[in-house]
Amino acid sequence: MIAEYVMVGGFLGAGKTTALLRLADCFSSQGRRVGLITNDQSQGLVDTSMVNARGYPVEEITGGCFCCRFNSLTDAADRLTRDARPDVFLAEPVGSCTDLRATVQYPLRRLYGDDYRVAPLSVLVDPMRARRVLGLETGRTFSPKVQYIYEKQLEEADIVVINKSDLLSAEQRDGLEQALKARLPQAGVVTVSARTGANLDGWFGRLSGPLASRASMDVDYDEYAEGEALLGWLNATYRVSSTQPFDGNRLLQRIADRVQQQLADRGTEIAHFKMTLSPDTGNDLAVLNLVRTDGRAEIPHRLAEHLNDGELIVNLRAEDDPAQLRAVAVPALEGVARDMTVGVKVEHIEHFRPGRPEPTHRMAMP
Ligand SMILES: Nc1nc2c(ncn2[C@@H]2O[C@H](COP(=O)(O)OP(=O)(O)OP(=O)(O)O)[C@@H](O)[C@H]2O)c(=O)[nH]1
Ligand SMILES: [Mg+2]
Repeated sequence: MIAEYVMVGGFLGAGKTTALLRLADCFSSQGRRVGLITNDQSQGLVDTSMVNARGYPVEEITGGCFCCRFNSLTDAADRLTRDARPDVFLAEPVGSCTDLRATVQYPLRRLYGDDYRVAPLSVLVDPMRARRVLGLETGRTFSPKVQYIYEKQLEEADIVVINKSDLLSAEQRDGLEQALKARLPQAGVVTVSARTGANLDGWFGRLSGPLASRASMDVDYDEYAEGEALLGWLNATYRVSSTQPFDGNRLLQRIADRVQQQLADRGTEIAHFKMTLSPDTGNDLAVLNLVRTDGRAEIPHRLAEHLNDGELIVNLRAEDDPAQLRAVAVPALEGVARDMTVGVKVEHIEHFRPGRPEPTHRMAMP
């Protein structure tokens, strides 16, 4: 049987994981089996921990984006097929990645067309970020080379999905929809909230259509590589423990507040700062996210109870030197833990800039 392959792209923090979990729920409720594929430059992913917590089968592709590790993508799909036989694969590419039509969608269709029906390419946007990139609102944003990637992501979309509609006034929503439609006449534009569920059916309904057969876009790989290299990545996994039960939500909030303040002082633009805290006992999970330096850290999933021991995963992506991100985040985290008399022990930590994108395949035509 031919499986669906649905990829949802979009910049860091746009809401891809949240939306894919919604999509997974939607397909599951129709009796279809789903398998998720998460992707990042490195291991220790908040996203995988979130998907696992929801009980969906997931494969994590690390060490580069889908386009540069195309064979890992099909291997991951094969492993999922062996273990869970999904009818639908839901794939989340790295949020700093573009040119997915030419490097993933067309190669999948051409080389594996008997195995997968490739759905149209959705590109999710955070409306506040999009308003700044498109000049509809002033405020902090990324430097031009990072914005180049953002704009290329939009350009290749079949469906631009304005997410987080719950944060928009009607006027803001209309203004953003019009600006995107004017700029991207070939794309459909749909506005949803992955959080509240508003208009998700309007988007999901479009996924059963075909992948548009148009020439892939021109991409200046030097500019793309330079844009990616301006972004710093920090991934860390800690064991946390305390003799007294402590408030895990508060630990996350205080770490985020301290890191945010210090990065704001440095003038660093945060793309996505996310953390999960999973207690060793039970199935609960706390998740914290911050998607702009002048945004508000939020905890969409809170722990119901205090904990003694658990695992803390930290993923920080921001426009800054990764060594500086580490030099800010590690002492901030350790300082907060000390203040709360929580012991922290690092299990894995790395900081880096994404390497130059070198796609396995690139097909200019469908
Ligand atoms: N208000 C609001 N917040 C949302 C919505 N969808 C997602 N978010 C929040 O946006 C933040 C980022 O969501 P993620 O789903 O982790 O975003 P992502 O695109 O997967 O991020 P990366 O994997 O880092 O690129 C989280 O705080 C989500 O709870 C929405 O519809 N409304
Ligand atoms: Mg994600």
